[in-house]
Amino acid sequence: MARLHQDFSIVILTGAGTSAESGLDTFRGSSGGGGIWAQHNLEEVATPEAFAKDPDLVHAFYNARRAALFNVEPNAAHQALAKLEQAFAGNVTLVTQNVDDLHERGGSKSTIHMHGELRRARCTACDARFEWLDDLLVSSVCPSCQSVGGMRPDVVWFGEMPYQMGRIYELLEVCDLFAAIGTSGNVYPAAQFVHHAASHGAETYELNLEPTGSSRDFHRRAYGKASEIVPDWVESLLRGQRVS
Ligand code: BV8
Repeated sequence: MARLHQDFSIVILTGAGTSAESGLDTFRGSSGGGGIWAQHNLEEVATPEAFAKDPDLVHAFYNARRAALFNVEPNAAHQALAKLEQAFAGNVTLVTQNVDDLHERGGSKSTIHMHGELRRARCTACDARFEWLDDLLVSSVCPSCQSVGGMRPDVVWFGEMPYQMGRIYELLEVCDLFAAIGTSGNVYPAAQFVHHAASHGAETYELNLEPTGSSRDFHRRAYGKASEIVPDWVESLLRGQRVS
């Protein structure tokens, strides 16, 4: 049923493919292989057990990725999503699995980082959180409780509960359109969002470089580079007076 813009609600989920053209590695590479998990064993760098076992290795993994943020820029996909957020008459919510800051630097104002953020740290002793732009070390001191050895990246590791799940499910249950951009649909619970949205009546749309294992779960699909297909998609939404 066609709806007027102002009554229309969109939830967008982005993944590593949205940042690929900015120069940040994806996790599972494109169909040619490669990717972060080809260079690092997920169990050795992205779980609480890994951090307990070898905090120096985990800090080095995240310090390298945090430092890389200073050498990359948002791409046209980030900028188009920010434009949609500002110019669309209805409600647009951006949920990202990414821990980079490219949506914010591309102009997005209220991004939900369900897997946390590279540029934030958390103290495991007092749970205080901070913006953190430098290397995190075992010797880092908590600015709040002054304890040493308990500072960790404020990212959600495997086996940990992603952030703001209650709010995300509420938004999925009332949205008219759910779009997944640049994600392989391999990581849960994000990979289930398309089913949750569709079961509550939303239309679902996958925008990705290539088909994924979840492509058949979407009503519609568009393939190509995010920096090309996302601006086209945003223009089609903003051009239309009614969104079907
Ligand atoms: C949890 C932060 C429970 C750290 C990340 C079923 C249900 C629930 C859980 C599970 C389940 N089955 C398994 C699990 C456990 C696990 C999981 O999903 N494992 C996987 C490996 C099977 N999930 C969890 O542990 C989650 N927690 O379930 O908690 C719980 C319950 C109660 C109490 C406590 C706990 C937590 C998962 C979060 C892990 N943290 N990131 C970090 O970044 O280091 S996940 C990591 O993967 C990143 O966030 C990343 O964004 C995310 C998903 O990857 P993608 O973004 O999709 O990236 P990928 O490389 O895979 O794909 C890129 C895509 O882009 C490709 O399709 C490619 O074609 C495309 N592309 C490439 N270039 C372009 C492009 N597209 C467009 N343009 C281009 N230029």
